[in-house]
Amino acid sequence: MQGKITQLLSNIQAGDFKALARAITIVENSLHGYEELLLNTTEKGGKIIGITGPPGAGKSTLVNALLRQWINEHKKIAVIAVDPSSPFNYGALLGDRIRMNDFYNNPDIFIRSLASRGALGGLNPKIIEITDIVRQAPFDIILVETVGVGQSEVEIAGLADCTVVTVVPEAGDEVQTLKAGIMEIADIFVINKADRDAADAMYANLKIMVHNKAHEGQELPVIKTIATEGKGIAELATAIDSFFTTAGSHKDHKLQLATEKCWQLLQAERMKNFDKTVIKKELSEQLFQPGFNLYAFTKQFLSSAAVK
Ligand SMILES: Nc1nc2c(ncn2[C@@H]2O[C@H](COP(=O)(O)OP(=O)(O)OP(=O)(O)O)[C@@H](O)[C@H]2O)c(=O)[nH]1
Ligand SMILES: [Mg+2]
Repeated sequence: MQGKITQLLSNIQAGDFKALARAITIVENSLHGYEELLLNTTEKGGKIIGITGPPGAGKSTLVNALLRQWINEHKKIAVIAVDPSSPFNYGALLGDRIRMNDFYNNPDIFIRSLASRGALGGLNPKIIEITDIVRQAPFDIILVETVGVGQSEVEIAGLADCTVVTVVPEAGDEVQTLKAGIMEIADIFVINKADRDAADAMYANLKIMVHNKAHEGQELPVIKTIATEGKGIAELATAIDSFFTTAGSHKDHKLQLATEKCWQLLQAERMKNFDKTVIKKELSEQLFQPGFNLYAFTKQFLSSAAVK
């Protein structure tokens, strides 16, 4: 088994989409070799971009437009579309819904749909695992689209290296109420459907919010887009690029993400009583050691917790 898994991983690392699809299926269904696969993954650089926002905000249209932009730059991209309503195993049928059919046969684009709700509620922990499998492949960018309904916005922030929060002009009041939450998780704000009247007011509003929240003179970018017309997309792509050149390597951010992910994985083990500060403390001693593996860490954490 060990040999097969090693072979599968090296095929994934070489860019073999069939091997990647196979590995995702193994993880998705907890098939034989599932744990071994995860334990043999290696930490890769940050390049996961979460696109979140309310239903119908235009997230998929934005993803589509970004794909067009990046294809021209010869980038290799994976898209994981997380559907909030479907049972996990029907994920494969969601292709039509995400309207990315144009890209299904493109050798540089890998698309997979997943359902989001786990047995315990919250983002299905398998999404973390699958994202880490996808990370093993040589993609320049991994896009994860999730519908932001309450908690899931916060959850995506634990998964993505860069979180793009998409709002629409009509959502003015909603943004006011969600203020605290979305300000915490957003790395970039997008006001999509900027062809609508209220877009300028919304823009002004958000600019004030990000200005008040500016950190060391740095304000979060707010970008107006019309995804259906490809407008503002180049600007968004630039904002994403500069996010990774400036913030991508920050150890704090990485530690925060790994803590969040570990916590989600522990929850999946139906052991909800772990303290994040303890996880973070232990992680801070191990995360930056060569050869660190989050799944091995979690397993070790679980077994040491079990004997206590
Ligand atoms: N007017 C206008 N319509 C847009 C724009 N972007 C997307 N739409 C439309 O908004 C609708 C929803 O777009 P989607 O991309 O499916 O939105 P979504 O956020 O992915 O939706 P869910 O995944 O269902 O939450 C579609 O009819 C799009 O054509 C825009 O910039 N302007
Ligand atoms: Mg969508």
